[in-house]
Amino acid sequence: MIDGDLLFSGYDLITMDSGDGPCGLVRNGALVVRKGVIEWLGPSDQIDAGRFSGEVIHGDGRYLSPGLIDCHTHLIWGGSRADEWEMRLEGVAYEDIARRGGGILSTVAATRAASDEELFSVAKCRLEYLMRGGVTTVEIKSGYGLDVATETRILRIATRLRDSMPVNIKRTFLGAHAVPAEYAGRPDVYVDLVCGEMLDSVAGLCDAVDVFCEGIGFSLAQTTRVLDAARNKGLAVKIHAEQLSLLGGAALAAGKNALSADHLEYIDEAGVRAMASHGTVAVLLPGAFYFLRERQVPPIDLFRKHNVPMAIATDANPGSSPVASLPLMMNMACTLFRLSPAEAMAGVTRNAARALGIDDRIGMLKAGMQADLADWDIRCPAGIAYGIGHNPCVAAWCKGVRVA
Ligand code: DI6
Ligand code: FE
Repeated sequence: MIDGDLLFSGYDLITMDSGDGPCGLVRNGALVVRKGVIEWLGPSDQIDAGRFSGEVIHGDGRYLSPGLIDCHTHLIWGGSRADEWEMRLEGVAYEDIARRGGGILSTVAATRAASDEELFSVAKCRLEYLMRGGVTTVEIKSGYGLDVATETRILRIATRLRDSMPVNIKRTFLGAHAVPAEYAGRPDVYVDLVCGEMLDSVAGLCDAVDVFCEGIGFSLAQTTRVLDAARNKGLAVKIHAEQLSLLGGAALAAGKNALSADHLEYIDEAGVRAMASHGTVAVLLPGAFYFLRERQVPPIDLFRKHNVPMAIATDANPGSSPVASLPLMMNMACTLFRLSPAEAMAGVTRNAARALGIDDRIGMLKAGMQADLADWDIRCPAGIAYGIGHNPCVAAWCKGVRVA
């Protein structure tokens, strides 16, 4: 008898590790899962399914990939911003709406007013949409509370999702997302609160700290204070940088060994070099680029030239990226940013794992890694990113447990 819990047989394996081509393909492959971990993978003819002790799943030529990883979302918010979208369609700029107290602050008001149960159930529903697209790991940021009580509440809800949903969840504190109305004109006093009482309250409820470094967000000096406070608490850091303008936030965060710098439409070569030398991942968010009708494309060739790993995420949020599908973001990364489908695949697997600091456990099909898997009804690996509004995901497993 061959011992194990699950045997996948007759699948083309997209390992994102070793194998043929940029996706590490193993044709007509098999994969054994035991106790939630990938125990073995190789050609199907090297393993006798008739002698396997556990459940056997036949691929019939379908594809099996690592479960997808959405490494940048803001899943927990109340209300809707469809009205602001209509205003933008009539020509009002995103930044103007933010300056008039709309934008992030209108979602903050709706989030503060929502109950824990409401926030939990809308976030769970958004998470389930992502899971249907093959996602087995999601990063969730706070940032629509902007006071001690609500930021703490949001991260408790993220923790409850982590503990009750069958996928991997990483929690990020984004208290420095916007200056709340009560601190209008006093951003440094708000940063005191973020670095002090707020961070003290949430430190045990998050895995990383993020800052929106932008003209309509926080300056370099303010960003530095937040990142340093986070590092002093032993937390990982990341940054929203160069989305609407070039401030130098990506280089600043890289210098603090940030896991990732995200958006990056306006980054320059010095910033890319700084990211390269600190191993900081570039997280590309084509949903926000599309929805804001941005024109400046992130400098993909510079990331390639300096070997900066590129990840792709949904940025799921009500204002700039109301997106619920990671494969759609892969499609947009290819059509709008000119990534290859193989680069897009790396962007939602091994590079996204690295952006979360967990690439030792997830992001590839490899013996010893967590058995996070997605089963695809496609004809070639590019098929995952190819469709728009189709969902080729047949099923997914997280730690060997079926989730979708
Ligand atoms: N950048 C974004 O794209 C989102 N947050 C951020 O820092 C937008 C958030 C929103 O508009 O609600
Ligand atoms: Fe974001």
